[in-house]
Amino acid sequence: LTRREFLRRGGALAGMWTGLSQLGEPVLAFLRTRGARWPWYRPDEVRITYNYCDMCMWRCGMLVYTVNGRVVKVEGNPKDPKSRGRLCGRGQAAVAHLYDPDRLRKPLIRTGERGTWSFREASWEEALDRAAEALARLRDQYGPESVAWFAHTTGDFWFGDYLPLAFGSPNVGKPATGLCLTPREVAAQITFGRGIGGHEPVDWENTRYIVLIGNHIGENAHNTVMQDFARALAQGAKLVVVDPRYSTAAMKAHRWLPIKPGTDTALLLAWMNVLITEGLYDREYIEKYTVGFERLAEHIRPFTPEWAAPITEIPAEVIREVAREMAAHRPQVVIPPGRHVVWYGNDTQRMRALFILNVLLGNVGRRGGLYLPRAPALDPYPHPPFPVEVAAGGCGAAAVGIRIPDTPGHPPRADGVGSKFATGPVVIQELIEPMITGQPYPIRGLVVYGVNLFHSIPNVPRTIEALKRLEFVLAIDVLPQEHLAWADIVLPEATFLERYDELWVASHRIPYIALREPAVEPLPDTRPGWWIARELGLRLGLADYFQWSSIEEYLNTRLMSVGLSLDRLREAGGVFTWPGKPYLEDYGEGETPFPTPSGKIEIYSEALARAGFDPLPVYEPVEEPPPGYFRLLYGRHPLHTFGKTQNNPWLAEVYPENEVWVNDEMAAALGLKNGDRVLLENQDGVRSGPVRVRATPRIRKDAVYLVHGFGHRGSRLSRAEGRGASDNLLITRYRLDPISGGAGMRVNFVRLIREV
Ligand code: MGD
Ligand code: MGD
Ligand code: SF4
Repeated sequence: LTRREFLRRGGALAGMWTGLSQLGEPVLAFLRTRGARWPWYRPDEVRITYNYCDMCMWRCGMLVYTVNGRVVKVEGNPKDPKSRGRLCGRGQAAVAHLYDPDRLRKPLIRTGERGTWSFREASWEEALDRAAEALARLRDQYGPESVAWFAHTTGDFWFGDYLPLAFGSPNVGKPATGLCLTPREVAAQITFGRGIGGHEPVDWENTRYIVLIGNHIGENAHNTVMQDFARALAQGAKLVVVDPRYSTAAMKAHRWLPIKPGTDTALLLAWMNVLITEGLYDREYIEKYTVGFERLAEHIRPFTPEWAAPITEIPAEVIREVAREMAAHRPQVVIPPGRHVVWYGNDTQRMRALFILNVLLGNVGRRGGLYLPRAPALDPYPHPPFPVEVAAGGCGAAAVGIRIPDTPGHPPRADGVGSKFATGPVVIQELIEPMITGQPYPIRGLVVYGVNLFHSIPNVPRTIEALKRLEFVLAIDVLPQEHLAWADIVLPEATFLERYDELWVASHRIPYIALREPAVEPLPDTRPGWWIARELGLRLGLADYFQWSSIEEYLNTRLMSVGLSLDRLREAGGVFTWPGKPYLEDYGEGETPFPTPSGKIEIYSEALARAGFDPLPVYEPVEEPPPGYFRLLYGRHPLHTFGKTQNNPWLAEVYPENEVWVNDEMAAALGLKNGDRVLLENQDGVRSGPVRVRATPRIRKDAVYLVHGFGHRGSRLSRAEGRGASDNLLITRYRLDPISGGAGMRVNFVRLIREV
């Protein structure tokens, strides 16, 4: 081939390519119809199916490419508001999740001691019969509330919302409540009369000034948040990061404020003080949309920057300057609410302070601030009323209404028993206690669906004690995580790429629904969650709740209530959107977006005052680390989700184990250097497995930091077992937020012991 000939042919090919790419959209549309064939790619078949990602709780819309009955690739669905055609690294690794050789493949029935992995394989028929028999016995003997249901992952509808309610138990726990966002949702309900919901409603595209409190975007790798955050910075938005650690986000900030852990409420109060005393707040907005400002102005007077400086260890001048910068950018300034907000046990009040600061800047319902999300209204599949009214909410689930005693319309708990905290929704960690103490009444059975009991719930020794006492434990999972060893029956679920599921009904700027459909047949001998729930339901005498003849009929009936069908949803690209009402101007005269008792934003909360709580946020000091100990902080790695991805063959290759971040000067004082292996021992003498030291100036001297989810010990996970240290193992204590029931987990301290 001569050079001339090569260029000529290259030019022709390029011309052909341009022609083909002009065909792009119609060709893609053709391929996206199920069963389309590449004529030149005989005999394989490229199928594209629709899904929403379950590699974390963000639920990015996904296109799944299958060739010859095997998933070969996933990519972001361009029509989906949460992925916009992109997936993060974890989403891409969904293929490796599906084909993880360690996956559970057979129902298992326990043959020996709990905790010893003594099981025999069983048929589905036998396993389901036995599970239903055990659940029915507990229901008949002690009442349906004697069975607790723990559920998570994006498939948790069947075991966290539907079956437990049909069964009649109000004791449903999702880790995404008490161990994640309950204080934020409760604070938002009190202040705005509405929850924040699964998608933090930050109007990134219009914002000009961002203040991140904790909230480590970039390590916390929610796909569209990272896209939006990067675009906002590229458009010139200023960034302040408040974090004891020089996080990935802090690297992009024009100011990093290395706050003393646990003192954020003092900083928020001081910022409010500057805005109010210097008259920099949005007076017009406050008058029109809020109640209680005068009381706040009075309350805030002593909380000057000079008061906050020694508490937070941030200079008073810096506090004042940041407040003035915020005010100069209002209303296009935002302090995003964060997500994992259970920090120190006073978290509802910290979140109230954060919301009120946003309100003073007049940004709620305004461009560049916090927009007002909405969800589409689909009818449920018709069923008789449930014997109990409500299950606990969760990431993305409907927010549980505020239920402070005394509040008009406060519905009693279904079991008639008061709870330890004011707002009533059941939080997962508080359901462990009655399994041991029998108070306020005993819980004797547990169904655990997609919850990593030993990695997500604090105080592992207490969880083990509870598991020893339970009369029956059923676990439904995809991987042999360590808690499965404690189950009586284990049921292997098909992964999200192999199953239909409940529709994803998203509360968002653009309300939308998304479809999950199977890309391939479930690996033998696994089954989808909806099928397992139905089979158990039928065996439990709950046939009235499972009247649908097939999952397609179930989904079509729900879709019909908004004039859609499965086929129409597929034709629309797996996602269907409606117009939202994100800004205040979208609400007409006499219509309020803030359904509080006053119909306005409640800066001063009468409901909190009536229930005996501070009606305006106050700062409470937190316990200091004892001498020789560091405060244990923890967070995310962009390529792992909680404790569930450490075994993923692709992700484990890139980041196989965590490290403990220690301030470099403190490490030197302890004679430690980068890469040394240490054990961490907490205040109660509990020790982690060995973990490498990361000596770095990027963290304060009083704290150490671990990426959450590592340190699997006692699992059957071949790649994850024994790698790194578990933050959760070291969290033997937590402080219960008295308002929301959230478990503040940053109240544990560790010392470093060199491994010998
Ligand atoms: P936080 O735990 O609140 O998490 O993500 P975020 O809501 O961002 O924040 C962790 C940060 O807080 C760390 O940088 C830590 O140094 C800092 N910090 C610790 N103590 C303090 C303090 O006292 N004050 C301040 N100002 N900062 C402090 C959690 C979020 O991540 C959640 S809830 C979920 S469900 C998702 N999970 C997840 C995941 O598993 N993997 C990845 N890659 N991304 C995820 N994104 C989401
Ligand atoms: P994961 O480790 O993701 O965390 O708590 P979890 O949701 O419990 O556990 C998911 C479980 O579901 C695993 O057992 C996994 O194998 C299984 N699974 C995965 N896919 C499927 C499936 O398709 N079907 C079924 N049936 N099972 C499946 C998360 C929770 O943890 C949250 S939201 C937060 S924000 C808190 N974070 C946190 C922390 O940062 N540190 C500590 N120490 N504790 C925490 N607890 C909370
Ligand atoms: Fe999946 Fe990543 Fe989206 Fe989470 S952020 S749903 S892991 S693609």
